[in-house]
Amino acid sequence: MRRPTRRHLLSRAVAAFAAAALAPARIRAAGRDPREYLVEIEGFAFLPDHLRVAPGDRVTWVNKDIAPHTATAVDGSWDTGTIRAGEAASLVVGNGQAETYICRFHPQMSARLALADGDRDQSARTFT
Ligand SMILES: [Cu+2]
Repeated sequence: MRRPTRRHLLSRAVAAFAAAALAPARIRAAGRDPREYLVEIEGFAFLPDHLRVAPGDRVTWVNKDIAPHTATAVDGSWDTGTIRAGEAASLVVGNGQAETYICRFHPQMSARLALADGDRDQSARTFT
C-alpha cells in the first residue's frame, strides 16, 4: 500500500483547515451562533408548535407517542423521515425552506418553524 506523500498530506491538511474555517463563517452569516431546539411529539401534537429559527440552527424532534410520526414540510422540501416511538430525528434549518410542517401519517398535526426576518434578509445577501 502506498503511503501518501508529504505534499499530499499538507494539501489535505490545508483543505481540512479551509473547510473548518469556512463552516463557522457560513453559520455566522446568519447573524448569531447556531442554536439547538427540541420539539416533543406527544398526544399527536408538536410541542412547541411554533419556533423562531435561523439557518444553521438544529431542530430535534423526540417522539413520546406510541405511534410513529414525521416532521415534513408541507411542500415536501424537508422531511425527518419516520420517527418511531421513543426515537428522535434532527435537521439543520436551511435557507428559504418551507416553514409549515405536518406529520405525513397524521396531517392534522401541524406546526411552524418560522425563519427570523432579519436572519433571512442577511442570509439572502450572503448565500445568493
Ligand atoms: Cu403523526
